[in-house]
Amino acid sequence: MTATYQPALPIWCAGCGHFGVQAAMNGAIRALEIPRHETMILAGIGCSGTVQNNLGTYGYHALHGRVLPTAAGVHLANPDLTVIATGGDGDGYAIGMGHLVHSFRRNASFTYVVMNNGVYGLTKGQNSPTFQADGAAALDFDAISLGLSIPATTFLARGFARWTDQLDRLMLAAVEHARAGRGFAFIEVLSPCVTYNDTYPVWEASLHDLDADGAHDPADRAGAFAKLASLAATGRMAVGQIYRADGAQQGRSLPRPAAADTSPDTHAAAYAAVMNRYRV
Ligand SMILES: Cc1ncc(C[n+]2csc(CCOP(=O)(O)OP(=O)(O)O)c2C)c(N)n1
Ligand code: SF4
Repeated sequence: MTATYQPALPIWCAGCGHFGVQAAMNGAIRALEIPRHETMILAGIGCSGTVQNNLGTYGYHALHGRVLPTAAGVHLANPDLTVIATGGDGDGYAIGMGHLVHSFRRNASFTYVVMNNGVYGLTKGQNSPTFQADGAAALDFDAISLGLSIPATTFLARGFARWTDQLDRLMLAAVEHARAGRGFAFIEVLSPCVTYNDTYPVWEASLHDLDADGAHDPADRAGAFAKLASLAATGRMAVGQIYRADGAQQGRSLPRPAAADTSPDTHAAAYAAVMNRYRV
């Protein structure tokens, strides 16, 4: 990173939920005093994906839907980096869905932040897998319930872009979890698109804050699953620390690869040969 690098200004519409997500990510990096040059933010394609330009860290704009395998590769190549993958619900829950399932299953120690706005913002408002045609709040597809159904998961949380105090706490906890090698930290942020699908009012009215619910135990996977199902049945959505396994179930600590295995010098010739096969 050069001394002259300047983070970009966000390009989002005024009121976009992604501003809240960016603030929480920035706050977590700052609070944990993680040097920017030891942080890598990777993003899928979407309005959400431009966040990797804005925080003064290393950044990578992955192919649409492919941010998770790319982030896993970065984490494997250099486990000392703080790796934060981000993207929209279009990126993560449509074209990228297979990678989400296997990232839950593999439980490698990096953070994944999905900015869910129920729409494809960047391409001007097509329906995403979490679009609700009837204007109802509860999501037809719930990524947290999916995560709960996969026994390897260790960190599942949901925040709301407008509830900034809670979002800041959840983001900090997620990044800490992954940095401590405890596994894949998944945080979905309800991050409304004010231009194409303004869900601020309907979502806010439907939220149930599990952090303020004395009956909720985030270590109880089955209890969390039942709670989400019962809330969904009444058109409501949970936010907060939904599930967290800090003890027995740890993230996979894969051996650090030899430097030669990840060096571009070692692979340049083989890579060029592959690319040359596609020459016309
Ligand atoms: C392989 C591929 N297919 C489709 C697209 C077009 N495309 C770009 S962004 C996007 C979806 C963006 O929506 P989302 O991921 O929810 O992010 P948002 O813009 O809402 O933040 C699509 C379909 C693409 N860039 N690449
Ligand atoms: S189009 Fe929607 S998602 Fe994209 S910047 Fe504007 S409000 Fe945000």
